[in-house]
Amino acid sequence: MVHIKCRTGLYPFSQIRRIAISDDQVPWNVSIENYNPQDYDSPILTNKPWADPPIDDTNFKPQWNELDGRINRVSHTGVYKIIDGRPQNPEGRTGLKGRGVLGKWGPNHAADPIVTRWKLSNGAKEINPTTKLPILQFCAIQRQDCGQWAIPGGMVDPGEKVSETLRREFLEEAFNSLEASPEKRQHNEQLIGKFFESGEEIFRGYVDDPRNTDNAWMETVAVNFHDESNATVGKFNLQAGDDAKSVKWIDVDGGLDLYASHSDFVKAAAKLRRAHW
Ligand code: RP5
Ligand code: MG
Ligand code: MG
Repeated sequence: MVHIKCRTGLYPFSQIRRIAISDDQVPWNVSIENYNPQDYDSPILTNKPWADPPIDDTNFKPQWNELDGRINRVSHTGVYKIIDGRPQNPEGRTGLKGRGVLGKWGPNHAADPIVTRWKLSNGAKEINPTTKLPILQFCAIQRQDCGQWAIPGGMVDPGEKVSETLRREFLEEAFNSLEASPEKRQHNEQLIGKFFESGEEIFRGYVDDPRNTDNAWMETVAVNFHDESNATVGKFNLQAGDDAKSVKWIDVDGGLDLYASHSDFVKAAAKLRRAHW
């Protein structure tokens, strides 16, 4: 898959325009004369504890392609190249240099919980009349930053296990755990904790995220957690929180238009569950 969403128009939250890159200009081994896009590090990153220093900071000595202290600079895609002291996007050109709004140079690791249940009508699985397959629903959030619907994923904190990120982000974005009372929080944590013990990995790799640049990009581990009988997560009230402005169960269907490459991940979950797409 050639990345698409990270090479069009204005860079998110800025007036910075990417250089237009056609499909065949994406690979680094295709030469483009005078390819010299703008170099952009968002002012949002200044003095943020979660962000790397500027690339030319003499105290910044990252261990590329390695576990660098508690920061994971290993890419799921393999060994990435360092060109002129900067990591090079393994999927190719994006029409923008620098880090944009991403905290880390190189891979920025996230995790995406795809929480699913069956759509029921009168207590039975609803079947799509065309594909004759049952309709799956997934728990979607509307992102605060761009208004697009997405999987309630988030960044892996330094030293955090991916299994913990999946659970934490789901609780924060779909159960508003950051603002819940301690009792409610404990209750939700128990409920989700059990449910999140068994998931099936759907995808591990590069995400076509609109924030990607030539030197910084998103990667994820997407895992499907399925409530077969609407007995646990499927029956609870969802409440948006943190970087989500709404949350709801969305019918899984080929027409879905989700943030970044999330439609591909949801499609893979539908295939795994033998559901309609
Ligand atoms: C996407 O950005 C990932 O797939 C994940 O859903 C998300 C993580 O970033 P934030 O939600 O923390 O902005 O690339
Ligand atoms: Mg979050
Ligand atoms: Mg998020």
